[in-house]
Amino acid sequence: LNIETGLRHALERDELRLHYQPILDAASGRIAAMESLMRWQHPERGLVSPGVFIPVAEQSDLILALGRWALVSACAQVRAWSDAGLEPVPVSVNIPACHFRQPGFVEEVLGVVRETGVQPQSLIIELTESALMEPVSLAEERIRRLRDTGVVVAIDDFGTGYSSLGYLQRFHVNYLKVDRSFVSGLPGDENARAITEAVIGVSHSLGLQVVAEGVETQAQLDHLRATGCDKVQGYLTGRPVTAEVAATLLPGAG
Ligand code: G
Ligand code: G
Ligand code: NA
Ligand code: MN
Repeated sequence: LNIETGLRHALERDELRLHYQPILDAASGRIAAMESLMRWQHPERGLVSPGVFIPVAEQSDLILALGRWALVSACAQVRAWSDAGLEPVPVSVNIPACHFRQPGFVEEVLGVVRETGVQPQSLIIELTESALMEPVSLAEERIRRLRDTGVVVAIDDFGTGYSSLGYLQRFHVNYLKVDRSFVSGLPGDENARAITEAVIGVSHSLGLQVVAEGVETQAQLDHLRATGCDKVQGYLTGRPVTAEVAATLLPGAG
């Protein structure tokens, strides 16, 4: 199977889906947001993971089409939940560095928000540290423009790239998502503890909230709560689920 050709057909034949994973407020346990995660419902191969097709899409302009599709679908989903009388939470979309750096990216996002009729505050853009690399001023300016309109910005997989804590002063993002490789060492591993505590401390002093990714055990959750982590996400608190199942988790459902 040629994945690239298959993906072009997938876009035309409406075979892509977004699944949603809850992000909980650590203190209250309430759902604060949902991360959208792409899946390919292949007619013969079944559900294909983005770990398989995103790296292929990244080798061509296809990644831009997938990103745009995800932005439109996530916003349309928020709109649909709201129209159904549910209280939608903000939904995040993963945007690769190459897409974020395209000319007109901010206008594209704002266009999707306008066309789907959602509040800009309902959309979270998840960027990886690679999106923040040189020229730093480009990222700084784009993040500021998104934030100025109310769109929410998060840095994903924090700690796995090359940016430093000092860097955070320059990027006025709302959330920092601590990579699951640090969370997995909690609470036993001394280094994992030191790193997560430092990230939480610096983030709070800069006015950012911290999301811990990959929370799988009650001991990890207890430790993160005790250290003042703001939000948690992981298999313990909720696996990625279909839009239909996600709707049952929203406030106002049931
Ligand atoms: O959901 P899963 O664990 O299979 O995702 C595997 C990888 O694919 C993760 O790194 C995740 O960030 C990435 N991914 C999931 N959905 C999207 C998406 O909509 N866009 C992009 N660019 N990456 C995604
Ligand atoms: O790169 P990114 O952080 O966007 O990747 C998110 C991916 O991590 C999703 O595809 C999701 O399926 C996966 N994921 C979510 N929660 C957990 C978890 O608790 N443990 C592990 N191992 N993976 C998780
Ligand atoms: Na993400
Ligand atoms: Mn991540």
